[in-house]
Amino acid sequence: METHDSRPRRTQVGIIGAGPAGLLLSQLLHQQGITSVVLENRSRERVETRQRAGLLEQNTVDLLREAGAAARLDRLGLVHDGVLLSYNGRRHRVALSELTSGSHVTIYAQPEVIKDLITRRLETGGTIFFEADATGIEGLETDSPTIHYSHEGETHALQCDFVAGCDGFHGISRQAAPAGFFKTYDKIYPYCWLGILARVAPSTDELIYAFHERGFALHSMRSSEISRLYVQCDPADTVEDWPDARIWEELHLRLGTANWTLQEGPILEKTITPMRSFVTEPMQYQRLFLAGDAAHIVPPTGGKGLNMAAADTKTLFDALRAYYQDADSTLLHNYSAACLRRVWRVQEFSNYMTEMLHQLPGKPAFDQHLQQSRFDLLTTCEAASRVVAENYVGIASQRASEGVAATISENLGLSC
Ligand code: RFL
Ligand code: PHB
Repeated sequence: METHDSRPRRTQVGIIGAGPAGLLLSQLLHQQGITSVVLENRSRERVETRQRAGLLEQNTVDLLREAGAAARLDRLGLVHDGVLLSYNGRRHRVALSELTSGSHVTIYAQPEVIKDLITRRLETGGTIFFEADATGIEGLETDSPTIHYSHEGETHALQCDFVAGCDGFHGISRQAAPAGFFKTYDKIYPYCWLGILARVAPSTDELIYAFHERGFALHSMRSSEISRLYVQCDPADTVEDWPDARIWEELHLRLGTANWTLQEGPILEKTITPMRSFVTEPMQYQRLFLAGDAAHIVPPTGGKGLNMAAADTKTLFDALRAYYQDADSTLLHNYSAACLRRVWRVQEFSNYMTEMLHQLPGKPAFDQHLQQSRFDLLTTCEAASRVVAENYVGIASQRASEGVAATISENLGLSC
């Protein structure tokens, strides 16, 4: 039963999900005088503590600055000019800044990004309902769709001009289109990542991505006191299969190289993450726009998921601003095409990194040699290193969406 209370019944953009995509969109819209309401089915505490991404592209950092949510990031983020790739103990540095005319990446944890965005959104008068579960979307074919949601034991309806489906891979938005409207493409990898947070200073200044015959490992970090590390594990594994001693033993073996020691410390958290690639096409149905993990997933090997969510958000924000401020719907119509070329570029890069660096049990010997040869090319050919560097810092994917923007403008006879 619908109730009468003080909750807003209407807003311009109804946003489902308070992840990076939903929160960033809400704040950017607010700064242009466009109203939104964010519905999030988890508690504030839960969304602020979920351990996930750590690597931010410059585009993402710039967008967080534009949203006024980067003061802590600018103070605490760790700027990295290079990244280390290791193959059975042989290390190669990809000099990101040198190869990309000065670009770099920043290490700053996703929970911190979320805290900063929520703080900023609330201090600027934003409306976020936590523990508000969106249950369905109606009227997407009309100019006033409705999001139904439950909150504090009651059901409510929120009318809006547009719905932004920022509700992640398990959200409900994709299901609001007629069956078969969205085409999905996916690939599930036959391995997972076991991720740990450990209270110990990072043993490296730059991230180390390692292929080892025992499996992949990654040494990342959160601060000068906290390390973030991952090991490839079997999809059937549970965290109980991985006592602390086993994790450290594998990390020593997989990341090890001459004259270098991995420092151990107390493990604060362990989680297992499946590895999947997934794309939805198109990313729009009528007045519903999908952004971030709701539309696509990448395996985390390229550090791209949050960055893609931010890039979609920017594209959607520009389109909504043009609609409200200039009465121009061109960018809204082109939203999906503008995102998808970038999305497929990032999919290809994430798949490339994943397949180059993971051990596939039972892989034919021929394919193992190809995998090693791929790594050899990187270490011997500057052009190959540059391609990796441009993709890693995000220039390549930006170029892909700009390519689409140019094509669309040409087709419409618009100047860029
Ligand atoms: P999110 O963050 O999943 O947020 C979606 C939100 O929607 C809510 N929700 C609902 N709310 C209301 N009603 C419903 N019916 C709802 N259904 C769902 C959910 O509770 C949630 O709060 O999606 P968003 O905003 O698209 O952001 C995507 C990123 O979170 C994700 O891509 C990254 O975490 C991926 N990722 C990485 N990305 C990077 O850019 N760099 C990295 O270094 C990186 N490392 C990683 C990662 C993801 C990982 N895991 C755990 C999957 C490392 C790992 C291990
Ligand atoms: C992380 O710090 O959690 C991280 C960094 C790089 C990746 C994935 C995860 O590619």
